[in-house]
Amino acid sequence: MSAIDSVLKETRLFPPSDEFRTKANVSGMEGYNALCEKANNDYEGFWAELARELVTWKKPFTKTLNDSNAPAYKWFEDGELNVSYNCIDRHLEARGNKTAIIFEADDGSVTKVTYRELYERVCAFANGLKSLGVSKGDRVVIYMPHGIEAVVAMQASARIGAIHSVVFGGFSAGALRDRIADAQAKVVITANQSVRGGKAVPLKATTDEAVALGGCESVSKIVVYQRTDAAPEQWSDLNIWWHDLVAGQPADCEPEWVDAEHPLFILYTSGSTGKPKGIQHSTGGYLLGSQVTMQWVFDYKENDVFWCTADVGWITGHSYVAYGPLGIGATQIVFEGVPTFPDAGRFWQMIEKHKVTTFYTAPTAIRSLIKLGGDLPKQYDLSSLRVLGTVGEPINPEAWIWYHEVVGGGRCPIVDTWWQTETGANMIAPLPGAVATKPGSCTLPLPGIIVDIVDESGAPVEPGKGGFLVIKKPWPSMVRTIWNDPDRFKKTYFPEEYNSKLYLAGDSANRDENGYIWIMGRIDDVLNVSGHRLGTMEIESALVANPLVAEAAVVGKPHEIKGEAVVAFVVLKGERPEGEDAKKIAKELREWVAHEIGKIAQPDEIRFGDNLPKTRSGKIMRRLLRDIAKGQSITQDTSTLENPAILDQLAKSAI
Ligand code: 6R9
Repeated sequence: MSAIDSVLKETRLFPPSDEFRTKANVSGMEGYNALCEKANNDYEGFWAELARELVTWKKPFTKTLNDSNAPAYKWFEDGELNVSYNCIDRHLEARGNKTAIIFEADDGSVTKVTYRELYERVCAFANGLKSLGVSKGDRVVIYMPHGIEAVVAMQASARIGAIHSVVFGGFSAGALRDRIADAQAKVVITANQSVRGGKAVPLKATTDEAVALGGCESVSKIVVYQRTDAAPEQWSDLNIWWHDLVAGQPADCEPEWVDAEHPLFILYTSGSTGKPKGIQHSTGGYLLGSQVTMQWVFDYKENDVFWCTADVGWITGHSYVAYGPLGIGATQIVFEGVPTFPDAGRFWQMIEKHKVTTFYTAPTAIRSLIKLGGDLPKQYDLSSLRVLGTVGEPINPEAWIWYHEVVGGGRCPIVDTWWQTETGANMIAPLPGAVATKPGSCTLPLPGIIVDIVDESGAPVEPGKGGFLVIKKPWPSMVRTIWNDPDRFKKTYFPEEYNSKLYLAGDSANRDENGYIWIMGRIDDVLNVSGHRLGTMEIESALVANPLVAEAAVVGKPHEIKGEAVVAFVVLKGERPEGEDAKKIAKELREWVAHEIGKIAQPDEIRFGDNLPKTRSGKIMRRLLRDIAKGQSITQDTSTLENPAILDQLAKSAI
């Protein structure tokens, strides 16, 4: 039985308990259906009402949706607001002394910041940025450790109307340079080092290397937060310490009021070509998406302690660390470290210590913690937990059941949230007090999110028949464009094959007889490794850039913990290496990829061949490579293959 069949046969149903349902923000299927009906009857009115209720506007909007230039949709376009005002200032009166952030460092030390203190820190840093000449519309690259300062930097950028582009701290100098150059950033904010799992990561040195690669002439200052005692190797006029920048800055800063459509940030993500896409998000619609999902999906309550484990370098860290929890006035945990340091009980120990109510993490983390200490959660008091969430990839039913029973004590609904960098906020997920969950399914779309599963012609498929996941109506938190590449935006997400009317998510999906949605995986050349999107083309280009390499093809194969593993088929310019030689070159190439893109993109396996399997027209047959990578024997037709003997060689060459 294939994996797809096995999840579709999953019939266990977990309805919310009566106790959870009665207290929930959206209670029972009646509550869910009523919201869906409201959206169906008056789509714009539905979103307009939520936008008035959940967002504070400086100038109220009068127009809800403008689709005159579709697919460049605009929401709430004549309204004015500021995201930082919404996330901080508006809470000061009632929640000034409420803890906004409980920061736990890698070494376990804890720092708490109230909303009032956060306001002061954000204002001082915003004034600092202004003193560097950063103003509305300028781009600011943030390459920082996951921590309070990263959130402050994002909020400060939003406060002055600048556009941030956060680059995950695990990315290489080359990846950082590409992002700085594409956005023409004026300022880069980094730290001397970050610390994860007891090890220091040299962020400042990597930033220096990125700038030295060229193409970063737009950068007029690099702000350096001092996270550790280590002195930076290089220091020039281009650099300024964070503490020097904020010293003496006033602790008030009038927010820059911007139009709802003003870009809040760009976040790069992998696609099917080699070049990452700068996904551009708006101010008003994006903020609404993060707020409404905090209410619906996470059933947010005033005394909750919310913890999303994602790094701010990813969209999940944007929507459910930097913006969603603050927008709604929550207390949240920001954790610098890794789940397995000092041991695999770290998450559970922190949940006990901080009395976490809402815990949101990735299936890959769950799987690795099951493997490293499946009984560990039982040693901790996890009774504070109310809601558990997952994101980033499909969760296998076994891991789901463990999460539900061992972590959640059989008591906490699991919200399996499907969404993407491009969607800005959760799209398909159970409302925990309403929708009964099924292990492995992200269940039903949120109210006001109209999804379908279609075939190649755009026609809906019957339940049980797989197809492409599409979104049929624009929604407020959707991607607005690809930075510098509006044509690619249209072609990728609103293809002409579907009359440019359907948003193509890039995932294949299935719907069961109850209308529940099961995500099956990407339809493009994108891998999902530990919940991170990696373009196979990106890794191939990195490999081919190595002087030893003539040609490379990258595919994924199933991996117990990471979901997918990266397998690279490589043809060298010289002889095909064997034995120790092959091992040595494979190691070199792995390090090369880590240096070109980042450790997350390193191939797990490299196979050297004299050639790659190609059709007579020269196309690499990835289908066959995927089978070889999985260790399956080739039963498919290989008659169109130019060089069938290569298959045998590649099958025997795993390193
Ligand atoms: C938020 C995020 C998006 C891709 C998406 C899909 C996969 C995300 C999922 C899921 C199954 C879920 N994905 N959530 N697959 N179930 N609950 O992860 O954004 O990094 O842009 O990745 O991740 O394939 O298309 P992003």
